[in-house]
Amino acid sequence: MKEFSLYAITGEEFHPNRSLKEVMTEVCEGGADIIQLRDKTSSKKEVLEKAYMLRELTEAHGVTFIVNDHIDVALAVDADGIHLGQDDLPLQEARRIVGPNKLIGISTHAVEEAKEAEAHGADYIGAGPVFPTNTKSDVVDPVTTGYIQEIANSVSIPFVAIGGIKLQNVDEVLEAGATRVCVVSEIVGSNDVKGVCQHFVQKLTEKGGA
Ligand code: 3NM
Repeated sequence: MKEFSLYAITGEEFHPNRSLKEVMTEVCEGGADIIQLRDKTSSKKEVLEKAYMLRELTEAHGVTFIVNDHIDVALAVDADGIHLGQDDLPLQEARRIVGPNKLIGISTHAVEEAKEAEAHGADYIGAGPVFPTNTKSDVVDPVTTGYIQEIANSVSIPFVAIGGIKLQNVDEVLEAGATRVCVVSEIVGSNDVKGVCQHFVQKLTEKGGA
C-alpha cells in the first residue's frame, strides 16, 4: 500500500454543528493520508450517501478512502479498502469478496492478533487503544505504549497506533516505535481541524514517518 502517516477517522458526534463534508475537507487539506468512514448508527442508505460524498472528496485530494465494517458500501463506491474488527468477517472471507486490489485493515489488541492478521494477508493493522478513549464503546483496556513497542518488533506490515492519541501525547507513541497514528476526537472535535492535522503531520515528519 501507499506510504502513509496520518490516518483520520470520522466521528460526527464530535462536530454536531458542522457537516461531515466541511470537517473532512479540512482533514484532507490538513494533510491526512487516509480517511476512514466509521458510522455505527446510521442506516445503510445513509452510510452509502456519506461514502459517495467522501469518495469524491478523497479522490479530489489524493487521499486514500477506507470504509469501516460495510464491505458492500466499500465496493459500491469503489473505496480503496475496508477496515474490520476482530469480530467481523474473517480476513480470508473478506478478501474473497473484495478481491486482491482492495486494502484490508484489521484492529488488533494483542500480538497474537497482529501476527494472525499479517499471516492472513492484512494490508495494515490498527494497534490500540494505546490510551483510554471514550470514542469506541466496546473497547478493551488500554494496551499502552508497550504494545506499540511489541508490535514494532513483531510484524512487518504497516501498523497504525490508535486510541486516545492527542497532540500532547503523540510523542510518547512515536518514541515507542510508531510511525503512523490514527485519530478521531482530537482531530474532528477540534475548532481548528486543519491546524491540528498539520501539527500531527509535522510531528510525524520529524520522526521520519512521512
Ligand atoms: N478503534 P479517539 S480505539 C475506532 O483500539 C477506535 O481498535 C480503537 O478514537 C482500537 O482518537 C478507537 O477519539 C477510537 O480516542 C479512537
